[in-house]
Amino acid sequence: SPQADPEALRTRALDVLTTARDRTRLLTECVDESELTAQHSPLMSPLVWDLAHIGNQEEQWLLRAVAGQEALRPEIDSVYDAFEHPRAERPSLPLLAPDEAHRYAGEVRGRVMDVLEGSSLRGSPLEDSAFAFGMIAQHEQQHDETMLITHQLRKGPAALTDESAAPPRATLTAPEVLVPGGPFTMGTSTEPWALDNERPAHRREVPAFRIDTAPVTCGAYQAFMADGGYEDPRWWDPQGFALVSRQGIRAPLFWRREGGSWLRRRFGVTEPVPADEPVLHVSWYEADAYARWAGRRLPTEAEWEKAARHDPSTGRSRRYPWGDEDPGAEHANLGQRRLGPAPAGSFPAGRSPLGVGQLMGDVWEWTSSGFLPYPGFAAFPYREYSEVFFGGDYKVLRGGSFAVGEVACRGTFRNWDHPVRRQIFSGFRTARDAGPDEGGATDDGAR
Ligand code: AVJ
Ligand code: FE
Repeated sequence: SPQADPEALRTRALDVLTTARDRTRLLTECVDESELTAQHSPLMSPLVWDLAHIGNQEEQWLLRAVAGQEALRPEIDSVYDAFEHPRAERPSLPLLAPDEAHRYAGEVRGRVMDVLEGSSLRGSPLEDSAFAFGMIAQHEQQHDETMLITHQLRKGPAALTDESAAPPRATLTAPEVLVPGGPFTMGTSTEPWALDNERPAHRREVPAFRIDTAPVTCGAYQAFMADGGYEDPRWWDPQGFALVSRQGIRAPLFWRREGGSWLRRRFGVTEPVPADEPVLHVSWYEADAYARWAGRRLPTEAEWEKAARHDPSTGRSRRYPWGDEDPGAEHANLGQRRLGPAPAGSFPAGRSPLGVGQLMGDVWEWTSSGFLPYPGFAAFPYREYSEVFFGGDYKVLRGGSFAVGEVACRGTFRNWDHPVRRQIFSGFRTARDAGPDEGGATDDGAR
């Protein structure tokens, strides 16, 4: 693991930090300066805020906390503190101009490289600080996803082009699978770069259930729309129904009806809605309503993780559905290589032992669960990463979208957002209880 060997840490940290920065640069260099300082949506920061915030977090954690260096720009800390300033007010802050923000982030990174390349990792404080490098690389990748959302919200012609090849694809053997009942290990105590909310590993009893082998597609979602799903309160959480009625919501965000068919706009390009792609840009309320209409429900967070990690032949929880190896291009649609989800049935090499596909990448998947700490949770390294959000108005999303970096993707990774949000790269899959005679009792004789 990166923590065990300083040389392995050096190589891995250089690699993940460089990958993140390449993406950050692309996202902030493909539009002109006025688009970097503009606010494209009150839900988002100006791109130039994200850029300097990335640099500022890196300065605070890697240069000041880990390497013990003096502050480079202490006066800007408060401008880039996400808790001091909500997104809507960030455009009015004294932000670094685009060229200054690029220079600042670059200078911080140069110093971090000097620290990492210094010859004395062994026995230095760095040896105990492996986590900070992983945390900062994940932080930058998370903001790269945030910035990609801003790109999707901006008006005007495409600034990004999708040059990815068609992903590997193979027919799904069944629309859903039975996950046997019994306990499994949820969360992790051993993954070196897991964030505090993924810890610690603990046993969870999960009764037998069935879960979709692929995320719900646009075609399936259109059947719900065509059946008057948005107008029928029977399917909706009352708050969700009030919201879609009040706002006149009748389709996923970025969809528009023209003639008899639905079109969607994605990164400046308008196209017919592809029936076999996972539906994207739906709120938790829409996901929940669709599931009820279909006679099903959203999976709980524990069900989702059991489907993604539990290996019934060994009883172990894997790091990923396909095993313990880090994600490769054959496993999942990650890293913004493709600018949208891949069709249902893609990435057969990434399926779980029970045959559940596309759990990692493609779309974040809403679960029925609120965001809560695991038993034994300890905030690390700061309360504002997770703890202050527990028990709030947040639903957990799992798996990760096409916009998630590999370093921020794991079977244990937890994301959260308000149930109304739909500008995020969110979709879902559905589940249902197994019948009483389908308990699938395990070695533990559960159920
Ligand atoms: C985990 C995606 C909810 O973007 O608010 C970024 C990640 N935390 N900077 C967010 C995060 C601090 C966080 N989410
Ligand atoms: Fe942040």
